[in-house]
Amino acid sequence: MRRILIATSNPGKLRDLAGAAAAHGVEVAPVPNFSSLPSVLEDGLTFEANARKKAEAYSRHVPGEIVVADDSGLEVDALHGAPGVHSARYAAPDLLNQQPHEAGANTDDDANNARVLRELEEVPREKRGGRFVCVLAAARNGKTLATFHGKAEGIILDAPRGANGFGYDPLFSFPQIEKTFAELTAEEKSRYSHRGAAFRQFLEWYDSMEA
Ligand code: ITT
Repeated sequence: MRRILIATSNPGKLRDLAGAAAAHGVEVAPVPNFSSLPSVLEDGLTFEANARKKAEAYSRHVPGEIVVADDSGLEVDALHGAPGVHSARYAAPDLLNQQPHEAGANTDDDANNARVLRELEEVPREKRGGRFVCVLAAARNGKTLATFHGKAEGIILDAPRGANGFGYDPLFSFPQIEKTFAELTAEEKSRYSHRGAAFRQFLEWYDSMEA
């Protein structure tokens, strides 16, 4: 089976991608020795900039191989698009104090969710729209070959629901099926999610490269 290398420290992302890949007859695997490679400072202003930065940096460690990196997050309309590119570290003290952004370590999912809930406390349901965004970048030998964008529109609940998934999944209700992303199977999440949408575009491109 064909194998695609993924550069991520997030096992939830790897699981999402594995679900979509299996349906397409390909396998995803982490970049070898990923955890011992130097980490990449995610200081880009956009998801695309950070996805490119990660894919380019990690592809240098596996010459000749295509490496895929994912940068993603939640954009909440009532918070003017926050947490956005800061999704992984939204509960960090520098962000809480509204200081200039510093790309530091990720913060705990529960703490990030608690901050979003706190900030939306006074916001009624009809104004709680938002979306998950995912940009995948495919790179080889330090150069980005292509990028793929996916989105999923939904509603931010006022309390978490569901035990699957990761990150903001328990707060994100998907109107078509009236379930949160944390209430979906891996197969369902890949069907409806931002990551599934971006990865299907990647797979089409990958097939065309191989043909
Ligand atoms: P890598 O950079 O190593 O891939 P990361 O978790 O740091 O892992 P990002 O910088 O792209 O990844 O941050 C994305 C954050 O956005 C992630 O930690 C979650 O908090 C949130 N997020 C992204 N996709 C999500 C999804 O499908 N479900 C729930 N939360 C998601």
